[in-house]
Amino acid sequence: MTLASIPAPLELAPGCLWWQGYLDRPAQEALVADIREVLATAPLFTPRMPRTGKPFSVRMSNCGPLGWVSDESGYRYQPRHPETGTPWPPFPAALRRAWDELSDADLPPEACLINWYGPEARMGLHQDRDEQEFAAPVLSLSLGDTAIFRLGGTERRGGTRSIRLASGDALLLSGSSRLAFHGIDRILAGTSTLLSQPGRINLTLRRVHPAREEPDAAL
Ligand code: MD6
Ligand code: FE
Repeated sequence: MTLASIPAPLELAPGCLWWQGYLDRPAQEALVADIREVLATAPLFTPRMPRTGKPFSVRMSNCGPLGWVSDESGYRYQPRHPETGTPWPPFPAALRRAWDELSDADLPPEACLINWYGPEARMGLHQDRDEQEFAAPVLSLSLGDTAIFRLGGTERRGGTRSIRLASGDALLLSGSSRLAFHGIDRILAGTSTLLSQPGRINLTLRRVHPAREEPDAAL
């Protein structure tokens, strides 16, 4: 087997690394097929804002041992789908491979959030801070239409810049960018032919716990 070399990333800020075109077209197509299989078991659901119950404009699902969910009770990770009650499907191998190739994490990921954006969906400026482990990075992969991604610093009021995240791009928030504010201003519908409809899939791989909880040794 030959190992394709991974191009050097752009460092947008210390610890914020951007690999443009990390996945080539065949790899993108294979990953879309993997995600469709995940969604057949764990269908997209509409998350709601804590307290108000206002629906998000993105729809979500997850794969891996844990999944991120949001409803009136708050944001959290849980091992089962909020509507079907079924455990999340396992990670497709390509996601584990991306984590191993691009992240500097010592531990494997525990959750992959799948975000589906229709042409009108967006995501407000936020930090990913529901994990118990901020030493591990968050790795994102984008498929389908290009998105305008906004990146700020670790203070909500600071300055921001925006980049265009295209299909096949990978973005890592690590180190001093791990808690950077970020969001999606909008989707540029029709910029990719990957998906059968206008829209975008974003996958974010996360480590939730500092170390895997080992079962207690038998006494
Ligand atoms: C998105 N991305 O690209 C939203 N989070 O649709 C994220 O929220 C994100 O790209 C953590 C790390 C990287 C990300
Ligand atoms: Fe995020």
